[in-house]
Amino acid sequence: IFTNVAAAPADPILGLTEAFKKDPREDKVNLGVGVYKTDEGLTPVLKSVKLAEEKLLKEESSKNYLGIEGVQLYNKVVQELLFGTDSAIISAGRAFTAQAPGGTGSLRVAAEFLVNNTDSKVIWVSNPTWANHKNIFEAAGLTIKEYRYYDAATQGLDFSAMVDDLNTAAAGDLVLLHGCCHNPSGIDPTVEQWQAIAELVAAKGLVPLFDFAYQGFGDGVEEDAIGLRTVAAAVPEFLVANSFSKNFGLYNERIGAVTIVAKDQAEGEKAFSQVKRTIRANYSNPPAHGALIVSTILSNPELRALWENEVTEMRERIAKMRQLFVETLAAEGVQQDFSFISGQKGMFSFSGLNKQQVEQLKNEFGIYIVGSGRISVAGMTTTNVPVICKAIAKII
Ligand code: PLP
Ligand code: TYF
Repeated sequence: IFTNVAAAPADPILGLTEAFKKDPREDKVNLGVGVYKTDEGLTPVLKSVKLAEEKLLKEESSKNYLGIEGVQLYNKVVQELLFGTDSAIISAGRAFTAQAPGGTGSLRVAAEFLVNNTDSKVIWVSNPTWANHKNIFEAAGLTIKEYRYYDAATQGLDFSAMVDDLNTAAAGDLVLLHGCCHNPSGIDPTVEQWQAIAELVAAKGLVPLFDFAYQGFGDGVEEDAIGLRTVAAAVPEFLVANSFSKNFGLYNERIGAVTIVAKDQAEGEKAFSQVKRTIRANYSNPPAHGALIVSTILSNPELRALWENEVTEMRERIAKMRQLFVETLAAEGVQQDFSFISGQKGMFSFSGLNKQQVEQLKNEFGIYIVGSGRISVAGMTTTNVPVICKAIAKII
């Protein structure tokens, strides 16, 4: 049966890590995958997470199955993190959350639920977007259309093109919106632009699906929710797939959530029963550990404060690396203006380096970035920035 199975192409991002691991050069640098590194180049377990795990080790009394929707306290704290503790959406009972395996699992559950139960079968994604979006949505049976987003000429958001494209969408079409820290461009809409997006999707009857994988990496945990909350206030129905891989450093625990918001509680309950059915047919019910860590931290004032400090530390370190990168390039005599990188948000930046330059960085210098020119700034350190900038200065 396997004779005629064709080999699948490597994932453009995770495949790069595989190649990186095999590279024998000692001064190699991985700026491909979006994984946070300390200035020592490590990805340690957060202190808040370790403390929560110690607490769990002492207090956890059973490994019995969770319900299909996962840890109840987790789902509550997720909603509060997304919408705010005083949210009218929460108090009206319009939001329904199921714990799911990472942002990826959350997106997949959302997409499969939509395909099997609603007339929303077309999803508009930004050009460019995270490479896995297409895999996930196509595998679930959605049809993908693209709206313009990144403007290579200005290294900014082509907002009028985005609006023009979304104006051609049909009522009921889904629109994938990156909650903050757009992957791969690092460019987010302004507050005014979010307001205009909210008005557009409401007027046209489009259904937003938020991918919220970097809450806390842009301007702050609360600040980063402004796009989501602005759109949420304008539309009757939407979905959110959020992830704690990055902001809790829980990459391998696979912890995220899918949230549906309905026009009222009764409709939401019916729809959520189908979300649970989707989960049941995929993995029955989720694993507990990641959700128990997140809910333990977010419901405990001291652990929560510690976590918020740790997110702030990660965010500020990345911002510092952006600054250092821009300054060091200039000091190396690079004429090309890279100052746009210091204003971008989150883990990533589009460097503007072309495919050939990306290849050269890998082959000649052991510096790995994604073929599109996307750089994971979160992988930069005060030690590797000079090395990276020297290499870029040589190839430009
Ligand atoms: N969405 C975006 C935009 C991402 O960059 C990522 C990265 O991992 C994900 C979703 C998936 O997150 P997870 O690793 O939790 O599945
Ligand atoms: O974009 C990134 O680098 C992260 C990590 O299939 C990632 O989102 C990359 C590719 C992938 C899964 C996760």
